[in-house]
Amino acid sequence: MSDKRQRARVQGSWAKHPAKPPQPAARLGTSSNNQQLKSASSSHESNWGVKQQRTFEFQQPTKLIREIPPEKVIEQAGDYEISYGLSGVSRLRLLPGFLLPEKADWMFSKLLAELPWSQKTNLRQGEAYEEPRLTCWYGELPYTYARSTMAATTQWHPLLSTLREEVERATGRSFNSLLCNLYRDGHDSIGWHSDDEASLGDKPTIASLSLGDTRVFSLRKQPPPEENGDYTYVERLRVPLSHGTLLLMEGATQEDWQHQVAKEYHDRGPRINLTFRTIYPEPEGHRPGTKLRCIAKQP
Ligand SMILES: O=C(O)CCC(=O)C(=O)O
Repeated sequence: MSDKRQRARVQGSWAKHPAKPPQPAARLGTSSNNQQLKSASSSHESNWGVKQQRTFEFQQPTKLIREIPPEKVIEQAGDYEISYGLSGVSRLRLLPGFLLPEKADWMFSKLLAELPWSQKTNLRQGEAYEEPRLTCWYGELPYTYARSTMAATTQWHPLLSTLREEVERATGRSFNSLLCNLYRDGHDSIGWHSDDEASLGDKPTIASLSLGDTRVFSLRKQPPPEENGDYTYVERLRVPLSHGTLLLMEGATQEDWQHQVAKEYHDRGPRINLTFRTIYPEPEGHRPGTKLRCIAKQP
């Protein structure tokens, strides 16, 4: 448990007060908020048989008690405005059953067998690591994230072109690229991140189509700057993504939220996730894969 969370859970402590008579407790906040000073005595026999008086005093917590917001679940079809911030509204649209099960079944088998799946090696703090899933990329431009680049592939698999058209028709959006993810079993995953590379533009719309076994897509809100990157008290959402489900992420979702598909430690079959995106040429003078917020922060 983080130090901060532990401190927040501690509501006070029963402190030993050996010699002095009870002192009034320090007052915090408004009087209605304050706990009354309570004292209690107990007798205690020392090793030499002399009775000693012990006094206990309730000490006020030095921090306000904060609740961790309960995780919310999104399962029903619909449009969800998940937050409103300075950067605008963050929106999700969930369409379970976007593909009928039979169609989803044969698409899944074909894509599993026919796409050029491979394991990408990324860099984190100078260390190379293999992604815990397989991927492939379709788009006229290369895509760089986590310091590693996926080469442009202009020749789309015909099934993916068909799916792109169907997704565009249903969402009224257009997409020029596609990142395909294959989770071979429950041990494959993608860690917390936002799709906020500068090459995806400001407020990107991403359409994510899931095939195969259900996995939980989790979102957590970015904490405000004063939390210094601590996610303890942020809002969290859980969206189970089943066979044939389409999820659209729009508006400020990539700016104000992060998402992940965590590992699961019970049996999970393979799952394919297709994320349709629009990619633009990298802004001039910036390293490929630079996050938009890093560019925005530069003078
Ligand atoms: O597998 C998923 O549902 C999420 C994939 C994802 O987060 C990504 O490709 O950026």
